[in-house]
Amino acid sequence: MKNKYSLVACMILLSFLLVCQGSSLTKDFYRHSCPQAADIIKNKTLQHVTANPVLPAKLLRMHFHDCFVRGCDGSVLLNSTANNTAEKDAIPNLTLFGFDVIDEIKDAIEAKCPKTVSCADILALAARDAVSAQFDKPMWEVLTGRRDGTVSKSSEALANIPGPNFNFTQLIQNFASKGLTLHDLVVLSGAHTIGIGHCNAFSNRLYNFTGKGDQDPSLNSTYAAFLKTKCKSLSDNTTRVEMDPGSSRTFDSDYYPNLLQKKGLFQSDAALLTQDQSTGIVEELVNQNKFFTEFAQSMKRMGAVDILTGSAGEIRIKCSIVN
Ligand code: HEM
Ligand SMILES: *[C@@H]1O[C@H](CO)[C@@H](O)[C@H](O)[C@H]1NC(C)=O
Ligand SMILES: *[C@@H]1O[C@H](CO)[C@@H](O)[C@H](O)[C@H]1NC(C)=O
Ligand SMILES: *[C@@H]1O[C@H](CO)[C@@H](O)[C@H](O)[C@H]1NC(C)=O
Ligand SMILES: *[C@@H]1O[C@H](CO)[C@@H](O)[C@H](O)[C@H]1NC(C)=O
Ligand SMILES: *[C@@H]1O[C@H](CO)[C@@H](O)[C@H](O)[C@H]1NC(C)=O
Ligand SMILES: *[C@@H]1O[C@H](CO)[C@@H](O)[C@H](O)[C@H]1NC(C)=O
Ligand SMILES: *[C@@H]1O[C@H](CO)[C@@H](O)[C@H](O)[C@H]1NC(C)=O
Ligand SMILES: CC(=O)N[C@H]1CO[C@H](CO)[C@@H](O)[C@@H]1O
Repeated sequence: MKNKYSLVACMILLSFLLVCQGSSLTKDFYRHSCPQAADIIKNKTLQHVTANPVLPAKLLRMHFHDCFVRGCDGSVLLNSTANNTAEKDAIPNLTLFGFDVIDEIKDAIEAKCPKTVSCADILALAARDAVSAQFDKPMWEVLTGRRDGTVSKSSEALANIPGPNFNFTQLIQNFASKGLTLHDLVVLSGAHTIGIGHCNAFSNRLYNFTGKGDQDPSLNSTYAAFLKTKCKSLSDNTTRVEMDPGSSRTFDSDYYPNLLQKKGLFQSDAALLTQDQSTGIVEELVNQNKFFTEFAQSMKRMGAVDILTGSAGEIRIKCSIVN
């Protein structure tokens, strides 16, 4: 009898602990306060994706950059001001794109539910809906209830966004600093199944890997020859190359078999094969069902990095400026 009661007490205590420790994001946070929010975001996102099929890659990367700098707090969406250079104007952010789409969704939502839905949640949902446009179902669950930050600094983007030349150790450290694991790193790198890279993010691998005018030996030489026909010199910073050749607009698990053929575009991609444990994960994720399942879980974790909730931060009225 005594045991039974302490078991129940334990279970109650345990569930409190879980609630306290877990992120305070919830399923459908705006269910009562703005029931139309999810539909407005989905409709507008799908309209834009139809007009511009490269948008899913843009929004997915933007959400990643948001989460890695001050947490998923919409800080990536803020404009620079007279006395502050914002994240979006930092060098790694130079090629971000799609801010106007988020601003337009926000305007539509403000018209229905003023000061209710955060820009950080809009970005998280729009990125999911954009990537999911090619499927009949949402590819991952997005919990909501994030609040918007009021600070955005280009220096913090430079310090927190991993670079294309990062080695394995640097990648692991960067992800660990966001509470993400080796497994998350390998899974989320699979996002490079969609989108493009600019030549200058990898051309050192083609033309001057160790400073001796050489090529990166870990890059497939057939693929390197192809890339050289696209990126003609080290200084080319305008040409774009598909990261997943032939299916860069299709969200699939192709990233992994490509990687195993030594066709990862960046050193940071190739770095995943420099260690046994991560190579093992790469091999598992060739299986598309496995990749989709794991990606959904890792995106949920990425979407909860250092979030502001409760009364922290604010609900921005316009995503590009603080209230
Ligand atoms: C692991 C460390 C990562 C590094 C070093 C990295 C680096 C890069 C670089 C250099 C580009 C090319 C940008 C350009 O030249 O325009 C890129 C593109 C992209 N990245 Fe990553 N990335 C990483 C992780 C991620 C994660 C976690 C996601 C999302 C979950 C992501 C999503 C994307 C997408 C979708 C693109 C294509 C963007 C476009 O088409 O404009 N990346 N990444
Ligand atoms: C979203 O689109 C669907 C179908 O196109 C439409 O029925 C619905 O009213 C739209 N919802 C909102 C909130 O715009
Ligand atoms: C933020 O910057 C963009 C691009 O320069 C501009 O179109 C937008 O109007 C700005 N936002 C505000 C609220 O001024
Ligand atoms: C930055 O400029 C704004 C006005 O554009 C001003 O209100 C604010 O006090 C300034 N902040 C600093 C730290 O100078
Ligand atoms: C990774 O890069 C860092 C910084 O450049 C360097 O100190 C470290 O030795 C490198 N690690 C490996 C395993 O190459
Ligand atoms: C290759 O790298 C070396 C060492 O950093 C540098 O001296 C050389 O100028 C580079 N070559 C080119 C073509 O940029
Ligand atoms: C590209 O390189 C040119 C010449 O070096 C430079 O003027 C320009 O600012 C660079 N553009 C970007 C987007 O980095
Ligand atoms: C390099 O790519 C070619 C085809 O593009 C492929 O047949 C070959 O196996 C790849 N090499 C390695 C080392 O994986
Ligand atoms: C186009 C643009 O915004 N470029 C900026 C990129 O970031 C650097 C460094 O912060 C700025 O000097 C550029 O103006």
